[in-house]
Amino acid sequence: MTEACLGLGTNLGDREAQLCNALAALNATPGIRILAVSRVFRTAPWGGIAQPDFLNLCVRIETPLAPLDLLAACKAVEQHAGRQPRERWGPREIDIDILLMDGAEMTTPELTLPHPRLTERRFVLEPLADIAPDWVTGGQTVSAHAAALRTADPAQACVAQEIAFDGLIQALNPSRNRP
Ligand code: PH2
Ligand code: MG
Ligand code: MG
Repeated sequence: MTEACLGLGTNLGDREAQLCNALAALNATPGIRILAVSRVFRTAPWGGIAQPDFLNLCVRIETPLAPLDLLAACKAVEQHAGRQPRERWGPREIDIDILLMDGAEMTTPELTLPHPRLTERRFVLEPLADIAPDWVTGGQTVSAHAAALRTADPAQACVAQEIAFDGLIQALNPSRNRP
């Protein structure tokens, strides 16, 4: 079994519903068990394309799947949650990215681990620090990366939202919840 962290983002359509559907579909996927879900953050679009704000969250899962099989499972959940083909870094109904898989490092055309832009993005680091603060990547803990970027790039707006997925999270996995 491996623990992995995934990042979810959405900025088109009913964002809360899409996050909810994606969480439920992830947890219903054979081989994926959700261990923890972060808070939801409202985040300014990163990457230079003018587009609506995102909602972002991260989940920590347990899985026996190999990285490329987990990637295929994430893509299937994106389809299920309503993702349409669109431009890179542009608006999307739902995006699910593998951020970290224990200490796995790999570079293939389909997947790079750790996620190559992880430490530049507050919309990833802030929710990730909720669920995996002590995981180490690039020689530093996630919480240290998050604190450093908060100082270095405060203009990347990233605000925790009062969106309660607690009911859903309880239903997914009553024994383990976010901190
Ligand atoms: N995803 C992107 C590009 N830019 N910006 C925010 N705030 N959140 C995202 O999830 C996001 C983004 C491409 O995956
Ligand atoms: Mg992405
Ligand atoms: Mg993606």
